Amino acid sequence: MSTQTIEFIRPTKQATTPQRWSVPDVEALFKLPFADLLYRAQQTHRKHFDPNAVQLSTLLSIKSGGCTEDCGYCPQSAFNSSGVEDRQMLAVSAVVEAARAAQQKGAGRFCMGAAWREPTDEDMESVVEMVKAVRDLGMETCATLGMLNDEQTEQLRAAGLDYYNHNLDTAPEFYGNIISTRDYQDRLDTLERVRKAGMNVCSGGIVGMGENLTQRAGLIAQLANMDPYPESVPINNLVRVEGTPLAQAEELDSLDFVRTIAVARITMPAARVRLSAGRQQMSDAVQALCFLAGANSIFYGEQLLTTGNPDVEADRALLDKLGMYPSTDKQ
Ligand code: SAM
Ligand code: DTB
Ligand code: SF4
Repeated sequence: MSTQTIEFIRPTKQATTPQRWSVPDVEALFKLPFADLLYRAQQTHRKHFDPNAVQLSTLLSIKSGGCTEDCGYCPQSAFNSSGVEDRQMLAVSAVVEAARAAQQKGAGRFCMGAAWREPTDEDMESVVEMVKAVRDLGMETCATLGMLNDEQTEQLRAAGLDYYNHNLDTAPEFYGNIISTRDYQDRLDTLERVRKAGMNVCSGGIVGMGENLTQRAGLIAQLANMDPYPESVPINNLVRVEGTPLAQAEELDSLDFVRTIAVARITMPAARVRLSAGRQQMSDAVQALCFLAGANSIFYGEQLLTTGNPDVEADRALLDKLGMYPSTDKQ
């Protein structure tokens, strides 16, 4: 482990962006002594947020399985044999019902996910109705539907969608090891469309897929160098699902996961950093360290898309134990 102290690590300045992070800059953060890294993350966090408030997002899979993409981590890819059934899109009424239930349990944001490479025009008609109806409940809305063209992006914006989730997932140079049916530029193009249309960007990635430290730093640098960086940054710990090519991936050391959260916080100071997939496999102590490292959002509810998440009672008990509470702001 490096003995470098925090004073030596500063982002490289570039003319076009207020703050630009090189991959070595980010890697150096990862290599800080743990206490120095968390101290710096805490300082950054406290400058921008109430450190005891956590934003609660509930996920719903509105269309599961049978996806034509070959993402190596994903139980919903038709290339994988995880046993997830290929289901038709849910009815708008069922989605609104689920959103209402999530709201009653305390969720502020409702995220609708679909196992698509990209939606069809027919799909979009239903999604637009869902977004409007969930918004009418007074919840923030998020959708993750795969790649979008200009028209679809505009339809979502007009429906009032608050956030679009589209993850970069890993560093550009590691991407081809995980997915072959699309490339990194496809992801960047969709994110650019979402940004131009005026919606908030939710983009993050997955760690624990066998990437090395430079590649983990590469993912964070890509996100942090977006101009502006995403408003919402989900950091997923790979859920190793049987039947996917990554089922046997080596488990990431928990402290390396905490470090990833801290580095995301430092490099994207005003973003909501979401402690995302993988929480069911984490102890309360590791989750507490993630909050200390600057995570201030979680997925809330028993199910992610197809895999499990801690139940609501357990999350309430954890937040109580830590003296934390749901955030009331709209960010
Ligand atoms: N199909 C759309 C797409 O890929 O953008 C939206 C749904 S997709 C399931 C959303 C995100 O879930 C992926 O980008 C990935 O980051 C995350 N994800 C999928 N499987 C995962 C797993 N096994 N562990 C952790 N995150 C996962
Ligand atoms: C994100 O970054 N993580 C969520 C959400 N955005 C859509 C999805 C996690 C999926 C985990 C595997 C599953 O449940 O299928
Ligand atoms: Fe399809 Fe999204 Fe899963 Fe990739 S991550 S297989 S695009 S649902």
